[in-house]
Amino acid sequence: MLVFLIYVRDDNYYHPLPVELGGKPTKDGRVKVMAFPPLGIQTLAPAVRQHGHQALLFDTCHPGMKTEHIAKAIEAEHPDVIALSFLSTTTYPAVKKMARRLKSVSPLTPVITGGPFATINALNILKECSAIDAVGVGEGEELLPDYLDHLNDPGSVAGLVWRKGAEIVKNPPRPLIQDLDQFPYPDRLSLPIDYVESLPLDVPAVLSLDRFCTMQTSRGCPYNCIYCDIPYVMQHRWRSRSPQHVLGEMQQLNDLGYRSIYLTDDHFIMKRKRIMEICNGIIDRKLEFHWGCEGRVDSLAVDQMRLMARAHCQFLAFGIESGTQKTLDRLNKRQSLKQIEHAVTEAKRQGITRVHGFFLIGSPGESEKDILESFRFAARLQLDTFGFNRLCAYRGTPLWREYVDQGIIDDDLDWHKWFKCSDIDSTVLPSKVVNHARMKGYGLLFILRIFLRPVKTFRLIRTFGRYMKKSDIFKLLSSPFKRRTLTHKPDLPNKMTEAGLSEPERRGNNAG
Ligand code: B12
Repeated sequence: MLVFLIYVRDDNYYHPLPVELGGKPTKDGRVKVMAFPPLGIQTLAPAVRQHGHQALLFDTCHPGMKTEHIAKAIEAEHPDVIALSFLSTTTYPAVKKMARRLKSVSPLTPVITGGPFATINALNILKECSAIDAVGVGEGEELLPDYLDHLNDPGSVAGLVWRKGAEIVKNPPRPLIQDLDQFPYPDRLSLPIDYVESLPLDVPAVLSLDRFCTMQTSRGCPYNCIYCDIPYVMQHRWRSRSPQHVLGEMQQLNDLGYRSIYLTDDHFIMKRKRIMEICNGIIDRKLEFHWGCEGRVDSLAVDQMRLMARAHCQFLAFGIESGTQKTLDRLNKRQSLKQIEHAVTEAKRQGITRVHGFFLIGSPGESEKDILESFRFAARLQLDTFGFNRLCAYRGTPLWREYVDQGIIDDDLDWHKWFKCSDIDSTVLPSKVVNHARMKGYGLLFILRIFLRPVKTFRLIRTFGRYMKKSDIFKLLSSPFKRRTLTHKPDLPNKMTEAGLSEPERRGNNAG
């Protein structure tokens, strides 16, 4: 069987590398793109081939792999299955559009989709988009080959939700994969794309021009923060590949010349012993790449950061989220301000080059004073970089559940949307106030950084500035003080649009 594995992107999350930085496409159509590689389809391709099938990979960030190019390839290659992979709710509209176009080109070729959003919304996707014939719920390494082996008997494929004439059939769920070591390493060679390590911002910030890729050494997180979909997608479990299996892949990447690797693990610093084995392996094998990862501040592995730094871990991001215990508890973070200070201080003291803090603003019950306290807290911490994002509600999260129970969100009508909490929740500050507080906060943070840590701040701007035009550096530093212009405007719940209410009006009288 031949399967087209297509990674559909949200156009906001990638940029072609500027020509002056070597972004000129080569004669054979190879391009450089500032984006995260499509680890999902890179992981699925070898698993499919291991079962004797063929897989062709497409990534819509490539200028020669847009919908019409793929449509032509379908007419030329006649794949047996078209598999659309995507991550989040923001990409679903693009997936629908592509499915409809590709279905019109080859109506008899089954279109299957998968990924975190599809896993959460399988039934709804099939109800809404007739161009999609099936959804693979959860991990695809076993499910997709099984589907290809049983195209004439989809009822036998665990974890599949599929269309049987006018009926939609939900097969029994497929258990989580126990042994993650059983699969070949992801295929990072088929796509004619060099991914460049960058910050997914609207001002393209190149972090390094080293050969870059991502890797996943573990899956899931046992915690239950109210805004996160990972526990739902990974059934509240944390599972990992063995250090030896991970080091085998790292050795392969090192030998292929990769010098920058980002671990997309939801919580890499979960197990002390495992981190020790992986880091000692990197050191013993004299692997040369630098790498980055993410994790929780209450990790027991905080004392392993010197070893991680010795093993070339140069970037560590913590989900800090807020500078007030009240909001941390409201978000069910189950971490304390003290733990945050300790983890960040230790990470710096033990030699991690860049420590990043993810923050959320616009949370239920949070005052303007609380938001400013988060910025002050960030200024006090020894963080190198930080990001302050608005709290959003995604289906599958406890927060989404709360809003459904409060009658603000209609789960059946709003399932494909995502919401900024300040747009729908009267216990959250209005968007205007949150944006204003964010601008004030960034102003305060920048001033405190420039005056309290001038050398560090200068070094950081110089690091970012290495590959950026001066105008882009200015754009990047001034962007927090400007309203962000995303192409996709946040949605509003059906009840609000039906009542013709916008956010401020809703606040007048709670339509909930
Ligand atoms: C890395 C990452 C990013 C990277 C982008 C990565 C990329 N490749 O482009 C960045 C930082 C840019 C990013 C941005 C965002 N992200 Co993000 N991201 C992740 C993260 C942490 C890991 C994804 C990953 O690498 N997985 C590893 C690969 C191997 O897994 P996979 O792609 O899911 O594929 C597997 C299965 O899903 C399945 N599968 C996949 N495709 C297919 C297809 C078929 C046919 C089948 C059968 C199976 C199948 O098989 C694969 C192997 O098991 C996930 C969390 C998570 N654990 O999923 C959040 C996550 C997907 N992101 C999320 C969100 C919300 C966003 C943002 C909207 C946040 C924001 N407001 O800016 C943006 C939108 C980005 C976009 N649309 O492209 C949410 C999605 C929730 C939702 N309901 O939509 C998640 C789940 C995080 C969360 N906390 O809830 N993200």
